[in-house]
Amino acid sequence: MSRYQSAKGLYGEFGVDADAALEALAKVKISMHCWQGDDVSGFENAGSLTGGIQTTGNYPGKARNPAELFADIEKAFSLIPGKHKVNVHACYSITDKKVDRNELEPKHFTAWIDFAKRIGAGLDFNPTFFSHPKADGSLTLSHPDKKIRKFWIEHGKCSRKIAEAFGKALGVPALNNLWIPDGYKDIPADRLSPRKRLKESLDEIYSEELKSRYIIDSVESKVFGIGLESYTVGSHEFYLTYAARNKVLCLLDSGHYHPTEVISDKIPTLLLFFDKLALHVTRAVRWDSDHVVLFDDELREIAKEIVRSKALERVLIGLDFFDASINRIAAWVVGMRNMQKALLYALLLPNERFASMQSAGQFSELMAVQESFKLYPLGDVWDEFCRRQSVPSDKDWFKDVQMYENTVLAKR
Ligand code: RNT
Ligand code: ZN
Repeated sequence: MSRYQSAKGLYGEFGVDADAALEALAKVKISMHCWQGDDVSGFENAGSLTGGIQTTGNYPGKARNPAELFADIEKAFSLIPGKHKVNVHACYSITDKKVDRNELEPKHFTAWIDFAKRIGAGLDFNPTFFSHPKADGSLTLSHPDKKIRKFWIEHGKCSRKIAEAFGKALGVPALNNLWIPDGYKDIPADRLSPRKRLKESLDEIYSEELKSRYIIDSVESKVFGIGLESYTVGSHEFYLTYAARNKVLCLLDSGHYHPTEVISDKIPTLLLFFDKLALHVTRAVRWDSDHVVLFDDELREIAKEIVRSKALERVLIGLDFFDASINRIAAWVVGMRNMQKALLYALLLPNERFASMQSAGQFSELMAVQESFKLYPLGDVWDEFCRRQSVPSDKDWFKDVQMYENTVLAKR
């Protein structure tokens, strides 16, 4: 009997169907963030990364242009089971001459659309409100200067058109996620006015109704940024309320809350009130450090909440980390595969049985059985998934990355 057959039998004893889990997992598209490939540099030659976020490390071989980034993304996807999406930022426009952010059009992303079509991926989009002269001081949509706000409102609007074009061209709706760095280093004298200005800017950006079969809008909150420690205009309460009252979704980034606050608990809550929910899965080490996603407790909790809420189609999962200290392709592959593994872990749990134990008050048995599932043969089912999806297993994929590093990255 194969290891998979034996694992299937063990899960089957609890009424869990491993084949059904693999089928469900194969349908899940995860949005892989292009910015891990070049440390959030983009193609505008904009200079250093600003907006209170930071990459650290200097691992050789980072992508320096569209051709290199496309090649690296393709390499990563060859080692990740299933078909997914690529998450693009506005600063990755591909233009002959300089086009400022408020003048971007879908045609400046044609190369991305062609690339996505060629590799069979979907696309998501993000306006870029950082690393730009007009985002100096990290104020954009809440800036006190009306002219600067106008520039960024225009950027917000044209980004929606680009996302809409992605959705139309690829037949999968594009998530257009808005995150701004706006905040203050020290205790503000006025907390209200910047939020009022942000609200008005958002109202303008979202004033045009676009079809949900092409574009889905979301807003991403944050608790603080580097150099912006005391106040963030776009706080969780701000965007949660904004999203609830307008036709946009919340995006929860797992690094954007207080250190012991977790997004897993927020998932079922938001699903009660919203049709859909978007995520940036990342790993915060002591702060919003954007480390590579590992197969850790919180990742499994996130996956469990999505699966138990039967919301694999309602939660738009994206990754968001940028580690420049290790091979960037390995970073993508580890993060993507871990997200999938966590979903598989959750799909292989007898979730309904657990829920009825909870409602019957059988907490001792619940604890015992849940603990026993931690050592169930998930790896054998995961290997079978990789085999069915024709990608290397965990013990084999890294060799491919090493070879790519020696033959391609080392020459950059
Ligand atoms: C920053 C946010 C945001 C960015 C990307 C590059 O803290 O998480 O999502 O990481 O847009
Ligand atoms: Zn994020």
